Amino acid sequence: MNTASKYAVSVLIAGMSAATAFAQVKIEEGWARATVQGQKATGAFMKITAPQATRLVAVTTPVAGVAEIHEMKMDGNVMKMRALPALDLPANQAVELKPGSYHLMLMDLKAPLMKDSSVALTLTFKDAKGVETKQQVSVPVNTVAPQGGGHPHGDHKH
Ligand SMILES: [Cu+2]
Repeated sequence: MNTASKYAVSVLIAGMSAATAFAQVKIEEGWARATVQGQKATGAFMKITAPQATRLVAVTTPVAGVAEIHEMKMDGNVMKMRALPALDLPANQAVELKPGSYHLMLMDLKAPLMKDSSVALTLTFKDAKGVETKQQVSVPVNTVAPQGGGHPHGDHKH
């Protein structure tokens, strides 16, 4: 009897960890824009798809003193950038962080971001119940958005 109940417990735990792994937020096509010497800020971009509705509430990276979630929006005919306290991620809907729109702003950079290096980012998500999960991602540094992956305005090389 004792053995049987132990078995039941281990099955339950296995089931739970599988569910947790499945619930991971999908992060695709990530990249950060390369910087030149003396430049203190840059943007990081990616496509985020959450399996359940959640919110991106924070980002940290070892390469920058400050990292924020930003939005770029036209205000009249002036493009303005502002920090968002959180970015809503509806269930199964890709949210695109891209130049001229939502982005992660990396400020107080400790060193220039060299093309072809990579940047480690830790994203903090907070679900509807207030539970926070952290996810790490490493994104390549590039001067322009990487090609491929169905970009609508890629240059049309044949
Ligand atoms: Cu910004």
